[in-house]
Amino acid sequence: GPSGDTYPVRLNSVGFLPAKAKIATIIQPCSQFEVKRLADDSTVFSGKVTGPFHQKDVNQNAWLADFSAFADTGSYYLEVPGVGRSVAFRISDDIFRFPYKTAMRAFYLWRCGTAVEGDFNGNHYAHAACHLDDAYGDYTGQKGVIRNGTGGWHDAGDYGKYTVNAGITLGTLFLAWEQFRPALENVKLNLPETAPGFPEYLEELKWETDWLLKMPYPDGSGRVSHKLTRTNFAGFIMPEDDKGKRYFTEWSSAATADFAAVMAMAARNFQPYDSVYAKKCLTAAKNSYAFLKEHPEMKPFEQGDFKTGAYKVKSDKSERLWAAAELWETTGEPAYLADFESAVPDIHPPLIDSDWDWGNVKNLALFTYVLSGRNGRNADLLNRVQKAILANADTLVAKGRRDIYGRPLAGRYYWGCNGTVARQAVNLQVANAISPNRAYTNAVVSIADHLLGRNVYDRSYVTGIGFRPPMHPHDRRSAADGIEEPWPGYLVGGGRSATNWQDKQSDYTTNEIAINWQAALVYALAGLVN
Ligand code: 9MR
Ligand code: ZN
Repeated sequence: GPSGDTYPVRLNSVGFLPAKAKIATIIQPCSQFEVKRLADDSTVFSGKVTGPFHQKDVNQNAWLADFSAFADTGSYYLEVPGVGRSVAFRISDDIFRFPYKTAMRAFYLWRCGTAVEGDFNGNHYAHAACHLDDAYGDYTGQKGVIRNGTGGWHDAGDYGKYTVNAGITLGTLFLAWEQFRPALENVKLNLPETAPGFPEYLEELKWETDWLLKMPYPDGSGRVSHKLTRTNFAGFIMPEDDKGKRYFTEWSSAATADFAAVMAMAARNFQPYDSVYAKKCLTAAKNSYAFLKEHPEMKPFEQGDFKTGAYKVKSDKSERLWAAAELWETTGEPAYLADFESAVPDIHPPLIDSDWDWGNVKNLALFTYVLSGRNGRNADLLNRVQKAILANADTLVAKGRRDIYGRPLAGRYYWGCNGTVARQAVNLQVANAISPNRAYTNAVVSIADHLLGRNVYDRSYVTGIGFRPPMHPHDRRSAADGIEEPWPGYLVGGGRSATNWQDKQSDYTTNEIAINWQAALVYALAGLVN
């Protein structure tokens, strides 16, 4: 149990949706399984397992118990004769509401430039207003001068703020809102009212957008600073105790393009609630885009004096493509569409990527293009992109089915790969929007299952949620606040091989939290909220 034992019967300990797939992984030989009611141990469903399936990367044999056909709400456990039982779980339509809410509130708790507080599971998490001196303009031509760069979210377990990572994060979160808005509006987040009149979800996104609007150079050129950080990471201290000088760094073309894309998304999503603010976002987007058009060559970010996160992209083509797509979607201006369509042949194949993160946002560009309700698209290209999205989703479904733990990123492990697993829900849900298919949404369920307990560690990867969640994430607040349990609702990055994740505070390569993979988690859960 919670003391540290693992169970041979592994599943999403949070629970299952009545109408969706329900699969457990059993790592000891077995032939039958039963679903039992928690209250009276009565058998409500029984079936035969399939397997064994051998999986090389974890070196395990596994049997699968599929009880998708059982759809009665209630609390249950799985009993596997000769092996043992699973942890208890619920079947209910509202099963993903609490994880979704907690994961979304985690963004609020990440806020910089303000005091934050929240109660969770008997603990009170709080910090005072931080980084109120953000930041020095030395690297943007204003030596020794402080310019307003307060606000936003801390990037991760560190307190830096990085434009490129803010880009994919907000892009993913705006897309979740555009696709799942009716369900999300029904979940109260209990946030402080910092954007009166806005839906709570957008209020949180506005907090980051407000900060991002401070990242362009003050000269009006449209160039955008790559990040706002100290020259090196702070120690394990609370954010209000982090008094090291922080700087706006030099610009990069990737940051500038990501900024343009996100500001275009912000403009159309905020328009109904604050048209003046929306206009400000759109003007900023157009200005940065115009700058990029005049400077077609890539301008990489060079670390120079900095040792904080580099977020260095290999090419800025996907970011430029994304900016064109979002500006077209927001304005309908044919020039942006022409830029987008003429740039597609030039992007690195394949058209749609299974495996993508902050360094490659072309999927976001292509998804916006196909999901658009606007006219004027090139019919052949549109058709080609739609087909590529469906083929890609079919591949993800097949890979998830072949993996004993339902992980569609099958076999690939690296820094932040749990985030990529969650992000594959975007590929699947966009495919589902083009051509509704239960296999796609069930693959999203599998992703949630995997992240919440159906994995080689028999643990949830999200702090405060599910069975044996991470206790020691690489997160400065969690380390420094004197509370045993970490700040809640955060997805940790995951192993860089199939079996080397450690729940260890010092291991930033496998156990850090970060906004880009948090946004992917929110997106995955948002699609399952009823
Ligand atoms: O998520 C980033 C990962 O893809 C890179 O391999 C890694 C090393 O450059 O950096 C990760 O991002 C970190 C960033 O640089 C600083 N803040 C914490 C981020 C998550 O670990
Ligand atoms: Zn701060």
